Amino acid sequence: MNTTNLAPIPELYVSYESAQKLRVDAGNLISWDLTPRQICDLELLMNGGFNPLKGFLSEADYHSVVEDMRLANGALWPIPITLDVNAGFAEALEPGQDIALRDQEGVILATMTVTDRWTPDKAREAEKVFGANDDAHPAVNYLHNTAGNVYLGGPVTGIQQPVHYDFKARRDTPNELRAYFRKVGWRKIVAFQTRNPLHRAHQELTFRAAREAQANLLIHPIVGMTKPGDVDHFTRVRCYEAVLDKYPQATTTLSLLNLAMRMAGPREAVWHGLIRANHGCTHFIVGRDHAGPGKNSAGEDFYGPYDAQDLFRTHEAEIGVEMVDFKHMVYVQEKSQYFPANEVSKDDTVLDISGTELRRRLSEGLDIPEWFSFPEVVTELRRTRPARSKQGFTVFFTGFSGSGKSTVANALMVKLMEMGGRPVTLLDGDIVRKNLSSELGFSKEHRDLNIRRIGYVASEITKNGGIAICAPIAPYATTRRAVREDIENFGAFVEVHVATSIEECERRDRKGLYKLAREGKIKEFTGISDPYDVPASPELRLETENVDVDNCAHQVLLKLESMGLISGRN
Ligand code: PPS
Repeated sequence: MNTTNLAPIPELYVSYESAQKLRVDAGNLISWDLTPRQICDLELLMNGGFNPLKGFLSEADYHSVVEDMRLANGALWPIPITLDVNAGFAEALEPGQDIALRDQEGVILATMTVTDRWTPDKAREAEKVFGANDDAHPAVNYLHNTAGNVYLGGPVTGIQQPVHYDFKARRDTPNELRAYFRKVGWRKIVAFQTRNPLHRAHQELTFRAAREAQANLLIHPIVGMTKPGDVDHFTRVRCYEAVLDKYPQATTTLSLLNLAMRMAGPREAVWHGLIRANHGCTHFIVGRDHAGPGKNSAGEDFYGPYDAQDLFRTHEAEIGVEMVDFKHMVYVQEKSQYFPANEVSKDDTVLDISGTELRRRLSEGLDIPEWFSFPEVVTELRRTRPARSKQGFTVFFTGFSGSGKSTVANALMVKLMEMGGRPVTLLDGDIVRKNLSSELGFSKEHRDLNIRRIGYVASEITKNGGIAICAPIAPYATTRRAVREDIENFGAFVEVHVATSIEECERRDRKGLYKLAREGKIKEFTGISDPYDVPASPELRLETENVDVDNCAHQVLLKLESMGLISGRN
């Protein structure tokens, strides 16, 4: 029997003694503070999860991966693992220089010898790797709006693993998992990748997969970074632990993978297979729409539902794990059992609850039937996501100076306070600039910083069950989207475009600022000498001309009610 999946694989860590010395020496190096995504990538580079990579990709490897899904030496590798930095940091480096890589608390995790430095063609990367240069794709959005503009490449020397305080006993490096499989005598292991809570359909699917492959089962969920808006990993892991008891003892194990997903569909499936091969698995489940990012900006799916299976099949031998492909699982009422969608007959009554429908039922506190999920899982989900009328949320007004944002925001605040139930905080543009952002001006960089601060405070308020009302100009769509993504992790984000025209704002000129802007005495004035991206699809657009404030605030209340955020029971 082939047992190469059980032998240790190479890691990038130095010995304990060398690490002590290297840590001291590295204190003198120029250092880069890793982003959350880079920390995930570094962990899997160092522990062998990304074997055969020896560091962040060189320029030659990067181009080859983008164009052909292969490293320059021909080895299959579908996703660019690059160290993106800002131009200022990159320019200060000499070729061949060592840098220290630090986590967000400043702990040195590794050093890297910078052999390559280049400015990537991000549009090309998006087209080739993600299939479209469309910001509706979360990884393309990240590429253009979060990632730095310069990439650094070079080998990494590992000093220590990133620190995790949560679920330590459930986290395993590839070699730890291999050692576990050796110890318990598992030879065939089928891995199940997931970024969602497990429901009965998943359990049935994984059961069947293990049976088909005559293998043991590794539930291998992602706890690094998943799609914005997903259920947080704390909740999910509690759900997985509850479901683990439903599997026959000693057939199944659970291990957490600190991967930063890219949602790259077919390429991502191949990547996931390679990573599972490194973790000692022999089989890998690829279901419908594996690692799918949702709809593109034209409202169509980025990838076909079985594209991932097709690409995986083409490369199966090289990946080194066998694919167990599955169709979508559905519940057949007459048989009280789950079946793959292609195995049900015409006369069967098929029941299914989509992800969207599940979220709706959770958010409205509606019934979730036993055939769909386990009571323990539903209880966990309800604990984290109470009905929408009990969650925190953010109302984010955006519009020109003098459009009426603050006035409507104030009226809304008072109406919400009158209703009671949740604390309300107003983060008005002027108030924030006085209290949080007094040192900032109106350059793009400063405006972005200002909005990110507002977003941060609003997300904390939302997380803790309060209502945040924000009323800055917030002229840039990408920054508003970033704030939305932060907040939607915890509750609803309601974007309200106060659509008063620039002509009307200038005519009103309440603060006399438009006059000064026209005279050139105020530079970079939004709508006059600085841009404003009109929101493409806000939750609500308010026309304020000839409409009184009370009515505007009332329109917002109606919107909140229609979204289930306020109810009579509040
Ligand atoms: S931003 O772009 O969102 O960071 O702006 P914001 O924090 O909302 O601040 C806008 C208020 O600052 C005053 N002001 C200016 N606005 C736009 N452009 C320039 N150059 C500028 N200089 C000062 C203006 O009074 C804005 O207040 P509001 O409440 O929007 O009228």
